[in-house]
Amino acid sequence: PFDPANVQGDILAGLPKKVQHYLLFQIDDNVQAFRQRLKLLIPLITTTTQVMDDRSKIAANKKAAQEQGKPAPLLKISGVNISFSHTGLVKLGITDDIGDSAFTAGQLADAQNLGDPGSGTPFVPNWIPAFKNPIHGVVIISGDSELTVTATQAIVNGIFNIGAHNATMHEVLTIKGQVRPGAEKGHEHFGFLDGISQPAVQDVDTKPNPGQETVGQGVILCGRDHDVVAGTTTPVARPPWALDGSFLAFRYLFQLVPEFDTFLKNNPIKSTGLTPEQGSELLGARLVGRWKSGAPIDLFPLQDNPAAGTDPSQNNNFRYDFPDDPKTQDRCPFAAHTRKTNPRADLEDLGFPTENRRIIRRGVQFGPEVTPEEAKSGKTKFGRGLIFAAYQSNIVNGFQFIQHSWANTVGFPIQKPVQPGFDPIIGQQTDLAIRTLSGTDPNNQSATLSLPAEWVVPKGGEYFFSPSIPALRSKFAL
Ligand code: N7H
Repeated sequence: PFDPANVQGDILAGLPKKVQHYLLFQIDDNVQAFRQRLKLLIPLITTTTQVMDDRSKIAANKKAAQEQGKPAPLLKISGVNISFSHTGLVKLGITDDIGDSAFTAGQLADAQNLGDPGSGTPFVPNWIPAFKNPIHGVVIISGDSELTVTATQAIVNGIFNIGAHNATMHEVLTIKGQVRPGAEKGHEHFGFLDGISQPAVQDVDTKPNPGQETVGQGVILCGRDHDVVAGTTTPVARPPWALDGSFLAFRYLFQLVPEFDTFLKNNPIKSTGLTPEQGSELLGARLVGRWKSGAPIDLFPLQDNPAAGTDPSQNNNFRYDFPDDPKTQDRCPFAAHTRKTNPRADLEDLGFPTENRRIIRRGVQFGPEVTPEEAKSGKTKFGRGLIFAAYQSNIVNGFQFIQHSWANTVGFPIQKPVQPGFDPIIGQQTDLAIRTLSGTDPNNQSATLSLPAEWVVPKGGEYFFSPSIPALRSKFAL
């Protein structure tokens, strides 16, 4: 039977966070010592059940403070999860075929297929050096503040003797993320509310919001119901220890925010009655598929509705299938980021289920807010962006397919004679040529808009496997 206490907490519940560190590591040569040390880490690993408890505590703390009309007192919350890459499994001597070819090859080998800019034969992406060498795994450490997370990371360092003469692993890189400040909380760096649309998982998220689709557990967890070969009902062959684990597609994505803003400013949608500011705002919303508030443009095509943006009973309740809007881009461009990455009725109404393409997105923002100087010059000076982290039972069906076959594929979704074009946020090609999409102007839908080669710049990534707690105990630790 399924027990959420067996599943690492980031997958199904999401580690609560204001700050999150991704400690990317290599296992040192004394593998037995590493496995012994891993045993000491297991009690620290936050399970789904623990995250649910933490979330209740946070909610109760907030409610009590509201009732007393005071700011909520600080609540020290910290979470730890661990995942391994294929090279990490090999280092540990775990050589079973886990049933995911993208994972087994690793993300560096996939970079060209993902469209990451780069060059040469063999192809080398324009990544930072840390990601061009093997990374064996990642420890995810999250918490309420930098102080809490740093303290927890020190405990992790101590467990593995990082930096000491008897170290069992070493740090390749720690990427530090944090939720944006003030009213931008929950918004990514381009300014849009994120983390709204996630699939509900069968028997876990038992009260889905209106419009939120429920997927079989096996879409996210290996070995569970609906962990099947694409387009069939045949279960994917996996070793027994893969049960209740999940694959983590990790990407280090920089965002060119001043450049994005300047483009919107210079290309407002011209419609009767719109000021240039409103026209720029509408263009941004049509590139993403939502207003910055989170309100979906399929429901609110002409004007933002901030209350609806944060209202879970409204903000996911759409399918791109309005009867008065049969397959046009009146409300939403076919290539808008949310429509490309989850086309809903565009595919389902044609008889193509999208269930096995769904992923659960975690991750967090990194880098500082845009400075006045950057805003003025329209040029990025300080690195910022999204630490993208998405879970699924099958990378080939999930992240890889969404990036390669949807976001980067100009003919998707098929809407002849219209060519939708690139996903304007994440669609990409290795040669950094200009990208185009159609349908951004609701009054002239066949017109195409040319975009800069990239606003989202991939600088690294890896595919990891996040084992169940029982698998960590019996297969990974000693
Ligand atoms: Fe996206 N953005 O700010 O524009 N994303 N995304 N994403 N994304 C979503 O609906 C963004 C990236 C998905 O179910 C929202 O929760 C940025 C990658 C999927 O309707 C916003 C980056 C991939 C969804 C953004 C980025 C995806 C989604 C709306 C990179 C996969 C759900 C909030 C820096 C390959 C769609 C929401 C649905 C939503 C943005 C990356 C996939 C605002 C800036 C790499 C599946």
